Amino acid sequence: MSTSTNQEKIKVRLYYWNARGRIQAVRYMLEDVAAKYPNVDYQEDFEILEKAAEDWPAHKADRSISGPFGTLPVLHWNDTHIIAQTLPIGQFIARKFDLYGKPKSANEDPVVFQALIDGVVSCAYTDVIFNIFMILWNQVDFDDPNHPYARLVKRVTSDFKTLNDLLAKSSTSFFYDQHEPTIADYFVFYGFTLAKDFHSALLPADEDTQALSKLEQEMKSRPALAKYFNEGRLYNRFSGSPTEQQYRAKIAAKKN
Ligand SMILES: N[C@@H](CCC(=O)N[C@@H](CS)C(=O)NCC(=O)O)C(=O)O
Repeated sequence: MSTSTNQEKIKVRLYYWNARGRIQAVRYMLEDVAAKYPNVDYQEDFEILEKAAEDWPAHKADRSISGPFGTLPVLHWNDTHIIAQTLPIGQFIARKFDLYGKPKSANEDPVVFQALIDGVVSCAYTDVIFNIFMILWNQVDFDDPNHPYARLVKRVTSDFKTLNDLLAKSSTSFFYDQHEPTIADYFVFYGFTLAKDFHSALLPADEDTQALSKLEQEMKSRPALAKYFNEGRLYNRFSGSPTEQQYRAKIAAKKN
């Protein structure tokens, strides 16, 4: 059942580190959800990376905080359930708040349509976002084609081209002819902006990013997301990697 149709109060607490990390796409989803549904009381709680050594072991051990797997992100739902793992959290929110869209034709099976949307989500999360973090944690030298993780750079670039080509076939700015973003658009938007903020080598040629750039503009102009960015709530920090700052400074220095 969709939550949009009933007015019961819903308490949602997303709990993650103070970085973009795995969860940024879900943050965007929840900002839009909270703006659309007045019955949703949404807030974020943060585990602070800078205090991880002191705080995290106890929080991890307390499964009423860190959920069944003792990892973040988790979503505390109505103080009754803890939903764990990034993709299931995103998919749960999408199911609850109608972020799976609708097939163009009434004859199309909605379960099949949901699987098409989830295909895009999985490509964006597992193949693009996760690999970008592998590249970051392993400090890939973008000028060294023989770096052990250099093939991941090619993989991410190629997946962006595939996502762009698929999106270009849509009659709207969103995947599969939707007039409002689905979970797929939130994940691809995050992956694309993360790559842009990280390194241009992760992106295909400009002509192969046109549809993704249009998606980015559409998403950034959504009132709740524009407010999020204007309030400076997007973390500059991507990950919990202890070498991220130094690695990104090195990359930035090479660009100049
Ligand atoms: N498969 C999980 C992985 C979650 C995960 O590994 N989270 C990391 C942070 S990004 C974590 O909590 N690390 C601390 C720990 O494992 O103690 C997901 O996709 O959410």
